[in-house]
Amino acid sequence: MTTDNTIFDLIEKERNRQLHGLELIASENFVSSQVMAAAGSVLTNKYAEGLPGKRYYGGCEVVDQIEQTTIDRVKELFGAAWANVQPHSGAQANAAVMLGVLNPGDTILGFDLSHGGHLTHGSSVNYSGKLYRPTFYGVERETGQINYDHIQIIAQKEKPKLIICGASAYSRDIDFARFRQIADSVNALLMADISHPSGLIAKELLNNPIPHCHIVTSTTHKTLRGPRGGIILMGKDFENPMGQKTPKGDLKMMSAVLDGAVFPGTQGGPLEHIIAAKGVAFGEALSNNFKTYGMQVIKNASAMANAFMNYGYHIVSGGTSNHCMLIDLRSKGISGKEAENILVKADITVNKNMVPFDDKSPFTTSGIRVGTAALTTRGLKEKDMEHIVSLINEVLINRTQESAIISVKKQVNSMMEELPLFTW
Ligand code: DSN
Repeated sequence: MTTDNTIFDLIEKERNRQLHGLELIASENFVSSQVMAAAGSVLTNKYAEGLPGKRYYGGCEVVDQIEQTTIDRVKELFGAAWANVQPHSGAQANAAVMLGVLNPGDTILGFDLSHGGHLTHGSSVNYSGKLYRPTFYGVERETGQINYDHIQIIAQKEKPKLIICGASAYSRDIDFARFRQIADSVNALLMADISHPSGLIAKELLNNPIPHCHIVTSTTHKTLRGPRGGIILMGKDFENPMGQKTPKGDLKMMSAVLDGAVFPGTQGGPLEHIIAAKGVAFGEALSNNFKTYGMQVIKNASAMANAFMNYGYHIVSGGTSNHCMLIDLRSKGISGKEAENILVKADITVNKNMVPFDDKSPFTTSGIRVGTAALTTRGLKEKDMEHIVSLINEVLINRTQESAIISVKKQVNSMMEELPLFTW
């Protein structure tokens, strides 16, 4: 068989890009060689519709054990009573939950995308905003933070059937217990989408939603440092106020609803190679080493936020308690799009991002979002974060000078060339 040079040369090119650049996208990370090996294994050949022990295809004896091990590990990791590890992504996990617990036209209350939420939390361009009736809460203009009393007022007015807490670009911890009080007061279901901070939550570095939220969804590839994918979890105290469709207090019935909403509701065959890779990643996350990693992610983010503020950048909410931060560039006279485009020329990868009360479009934006999960995996520490911010600042203030950008790019490449993708 001849090698497909077209694709493999491009993969090598991408490997070099990842190796030599500074990866600051808050939702990305680098997986271990074991996670990668599982994701690229013969398991990709196997169809296994259904669940362990209840499949629609023969030959599933081995993948049953793999999927069950992955389920057991993720339950242990988060203290969950039930898990489905088949969602292909966080968006798929959220779609399955909504299909399972809502009827078309039902009201949902989510975090506004432009304030830090996610497309699947009710955005008008997403199924969640098209099939259901979306309503939103946001952050306060003065503090850049969620005001729970305000959410309570919105919930009372809108009477949502489902409240979604969790974010894509919010640098503060979330009070899930307070969200549960709000949900209970309006008889709503509460879902936490912990896609971003799940790796930090798993090691008790941030609040755990499992004891408070009816349903929890997450991706597996951000701070959790696994393959690209999603999960759905429920805690022991599941209690459902929704009436007939899913009787109160019945975890077993609710798990059947959610299992069915994943397959056959929204997906076909599960990706057993990815499920195996999730299992490997959950095994890594159960280790003490992963707690040290998570603590370093937070220390690095904090050092980075302080360094940005020392250079006069405005961080939404005034800092960070997790792995990420949202930088409002309006006071610097540069858009998010311009910043993203200019930084990539110096091999520094960030993403443009709307900031709360943004006056620019989602294609332009007034901000950038950065995170430290990926750079921490590469072994960088607080001092490196300060240096990186000085390089970012140099590029942004000298953005019309090609030579300044080339000089930063050389510094970036020499800083990263000695570091393997996965140091931990
Ligand atoms: N694209 C993910 C992120 O960057 O946060 C969310 O889907």
